[in-house]
Amino acid sequence: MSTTFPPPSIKESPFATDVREGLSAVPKSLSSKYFYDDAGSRIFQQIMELPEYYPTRAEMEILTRQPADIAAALPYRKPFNIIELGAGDGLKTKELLKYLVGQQADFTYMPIDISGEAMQQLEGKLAETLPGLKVKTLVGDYFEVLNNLDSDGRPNLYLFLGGNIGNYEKDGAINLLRMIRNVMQADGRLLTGFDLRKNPRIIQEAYDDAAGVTRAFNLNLLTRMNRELGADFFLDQFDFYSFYNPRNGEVRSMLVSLSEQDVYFKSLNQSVHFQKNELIHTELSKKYTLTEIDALAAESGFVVERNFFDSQHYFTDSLWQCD
Ligand code: AVI
Repeated sequence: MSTTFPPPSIKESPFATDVREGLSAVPKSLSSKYFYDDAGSRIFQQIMELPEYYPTRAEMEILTRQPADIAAALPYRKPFNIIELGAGDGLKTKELLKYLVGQQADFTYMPIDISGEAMQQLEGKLAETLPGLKVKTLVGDYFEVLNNLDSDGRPNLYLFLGGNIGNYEKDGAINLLRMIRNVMQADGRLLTGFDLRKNPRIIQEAYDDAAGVTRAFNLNLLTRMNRELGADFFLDQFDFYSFYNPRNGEVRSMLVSLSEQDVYFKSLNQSVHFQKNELIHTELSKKYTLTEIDALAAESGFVVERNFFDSQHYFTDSLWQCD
């Protein structure tokens, strides 16, 4: 009996398709969304604890110190929903939720994530730490979940925290924000985390830490392709490079091929050729000015109602309403 290798499902998976396209493009690129397999998610947890990586602490400070101001800025005197895109471990959001539960606010927390396992874990953790909280987890892709959501006629506060918006190219960011705008009623609100421009050295160091954790985060993409697509990347044949351009606020991260080499992907039955010093672009991490945030809001059908800052003005959670 003959079996086909690879099974068609691997070859046609979104990861395989994106890798095939990204590595045959000029310049080569891979989406940063593929950083987050189990190992990558663990490395990202380590990044968030690095002394150089300030965004998590800055946003945590906002949500820990200003939940009362954030709650007071919401127009809700009747039951509402909090819908969170990309809830992750929910650690930062918990501060806001804790405050609202303590105030006996009548709301349901609806975190959305593509990973059913992550949602189950979050639900379990919240049941333990905030037993009074009403939680309804939603598993799937943002677009599908938001378009099929039944909000029970209640107003919705959408959360998109962590500065994740900065990982989208401008068109992608506008598309995502417009998608939220399209499902939002007049009394809806959106709270988005933006990492702000600051001394360029602070940003540069946050994305090229001394312990090499961000480097491992990027190289893990190669390990993931080896494991999931049967590739034969040698990790010592690639370097990591990232730089911040203070003129446009963009941190760009990349992998650099240290030699001319061919990498074979068994599952794709295909080789990819690398020139010496050829790059694979892996991530954009955009830093914003307040003017850029206003413009992004306007381009996606919103107006900025209020910005909540940490004490160093490194980060803002920006509250938007429909224009
Ligand atoms: C998830 N995202 C907001 C992080 C960032 O800062 O762009 C991912 C990251 N990349 C390198 N360090 C952290």
